[in-house]
Amino acid sequence: MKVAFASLLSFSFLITRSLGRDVFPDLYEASVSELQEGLDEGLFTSVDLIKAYFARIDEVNLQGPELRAVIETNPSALVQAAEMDAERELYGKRGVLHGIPILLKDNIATVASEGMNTTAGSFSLLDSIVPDDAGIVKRLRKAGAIILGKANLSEFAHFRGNLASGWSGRGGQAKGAYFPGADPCGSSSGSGIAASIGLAAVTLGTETDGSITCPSSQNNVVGIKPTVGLTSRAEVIPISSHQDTVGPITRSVADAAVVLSIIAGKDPNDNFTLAQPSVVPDYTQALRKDALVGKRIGIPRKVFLDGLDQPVLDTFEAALETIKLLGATVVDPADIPSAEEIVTSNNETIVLDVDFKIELNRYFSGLIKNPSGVRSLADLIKFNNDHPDLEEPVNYTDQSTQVLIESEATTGFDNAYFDALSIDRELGGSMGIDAAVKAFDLDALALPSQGFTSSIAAIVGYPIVTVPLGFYPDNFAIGIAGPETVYPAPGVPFGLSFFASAFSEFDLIGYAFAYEQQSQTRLMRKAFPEAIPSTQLQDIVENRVPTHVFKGLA
Ligand SMILES: *[C@@H]1O[C@H](CO)[C@@H](O)[C@H](O)[C@H]1NC(C)=O
Ligand SMILES: *[C@@H]1O[C@H](CO)[C@@H](O)[C@H](O)[C@H]1NC(C)=O
Ligand SMILES: *[C@@H]1O[C@H](CO)[C@@H](O)[C@H](O)[C@H]1NC(C)=O
Ligand SMILES: *[C@@H]1O[C@H](CO)[C@@H](O)[C@H](O)[C@H]1NC(C)=O
Ligand SMILES: CC(=O)N[C@H]1CO[C@H](CO)[C@@H](O)[C@@H]1O
Repeated sequence: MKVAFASLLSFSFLITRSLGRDVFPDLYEASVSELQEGLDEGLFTSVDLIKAYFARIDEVNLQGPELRAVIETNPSALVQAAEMDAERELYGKRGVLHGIPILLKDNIATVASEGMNTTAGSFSLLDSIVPDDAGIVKRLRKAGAIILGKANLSEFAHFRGNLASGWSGRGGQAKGAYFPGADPCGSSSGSGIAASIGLAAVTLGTETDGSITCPSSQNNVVGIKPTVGLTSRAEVIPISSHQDTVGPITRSVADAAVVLSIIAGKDPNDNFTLAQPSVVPDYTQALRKDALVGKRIGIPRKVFLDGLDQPVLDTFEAALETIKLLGATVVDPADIPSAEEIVTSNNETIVLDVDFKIELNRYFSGLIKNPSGVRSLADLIKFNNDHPDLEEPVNYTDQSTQVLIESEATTGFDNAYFDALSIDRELGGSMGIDAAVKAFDLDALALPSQGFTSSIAAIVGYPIVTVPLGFYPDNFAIGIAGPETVYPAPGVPFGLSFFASAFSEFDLIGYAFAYEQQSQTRLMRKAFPEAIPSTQLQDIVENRVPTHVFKGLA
């Protein structure tokens, strides 16, 4: 039925009008495969898709609930979409991402000639000219994806001190869509928000420690934080090459698997990627509802569940029953030997402070042009102090920009640095995740996506896949998160993390998919009404100029 209608569409614009709204995928939830199907059938074009997402961004970004999820939209996107549409018609599609709009976190570089900035949210990088697209952007373009825009973030991926999550000088305070003024977590805040209400088909974030996992969790979406070195960080504004990684934030595990399959792979411009397994798996092959059958999933209770809110703990216990129902053995507890040390250890900060200064200085000096004049971390600190109007949020009282100053004070790769780096490897790996995997013969571990969950994987560069787990109940007391944000709050989502050793993404995707398909959590609760954009593909298709009305009738 659907196919029959679609083949008629190329004949007459008028027939489109008579199609019901239900023929078009609802952009609040539309998957990559649904969008691809509609593009294949000629139900709508990539140009229509870009227009629809632009309209949806307009509805909620600076208007309505002012979610501030998007910093910039791509002025070249419509032209690029038209090219992708024409290419599809002439030669067929390049692959699953052909013509699909993707939103990038604003620390992922795109060539300036396209008309977008790359700033990590900071005015210090406004109008800077990057030498090249990021390595993963090259892969996306080659696959036919269209860069829709840049997402707001916690400025410099939250490496700027006591600033609220989701705040950047350029983008202002990003807010979650599940409660007015909700803390979106960070630092990939805008990517999480945009994915959660369909402001883009899919989005990308980056994680150093928690920056994909937490905003995915807190915005009711799926996040994959890949093993460090699976996805290129070339031309991504850095914190630390030992911990930074780029990954998808999407509404479903299936979409995340599609995106990861495209962006993973070696890049001569990021030598960490050269150490990955020689073949990038097709992660969509991992999407099996029976993926948990016969698997052993460990629960490292000690320390990691301390201090979490009761609704999160209760929902987590229920999730363990679901995991058992799906055929897995839940090994509980499966404690991690380094658990207590992780909480008190400051080794991670030592590594990040040293790496940030060296790598950010390298990024700044590699720019072809930077009109602000900022060329180093020292310049950046001065710039922030000289421009409190731009770079300090409402009612900001701490002028110290503490993290930047702490990092600037470091003096390079000394013994303390190398000690901290090797201790991190140990705490996260041989005394951490690897130790538990070995001692309990596990396939993976599972925890709520909060607290120290991201840290243990972060310090050793291991992957995490997070899926929607539940929502704070309606009667839950509202807490204060930042000057403009609240957390927790009624209806605010939280996630479930599966994690294991390096390059275990294929397995983790399978476990997350099996859980997601069984629990069906995401649509149990929607964003608050004003945060749900109303524009749908039908609105665009019905209003487009009917240039091909008589096509096919001759
Ligand atoms: C950066 O954004 C400004 C608007 O804020 C715009 O005028 C400028 O063209 C953009 N620069 C680049 C390189 O895209
Ligand atoms: C990458 O290159 C840098 C500088 O050339 C070197 O110090 C580092 O050890 C290399 N890392 C890997 C993982 O090959
Ligand atoms: C680094 O970790 C080790 C092992 O847990 C610990 O003894 C040491 O105090 C930590 N160093 C810092 C600076 O936290
Ligand atoms: C900033 O502080 C003033 C004075 O205390 C207060 O009235 C205002 O609501 C605050 N604004 C925000 C966004 O917190
Ligand atoms: C796409 C969009 O709405 N971008 C806006 C993000 O916020 C900044 C600061 O308010 C605006 O200047 C942009 O236009």
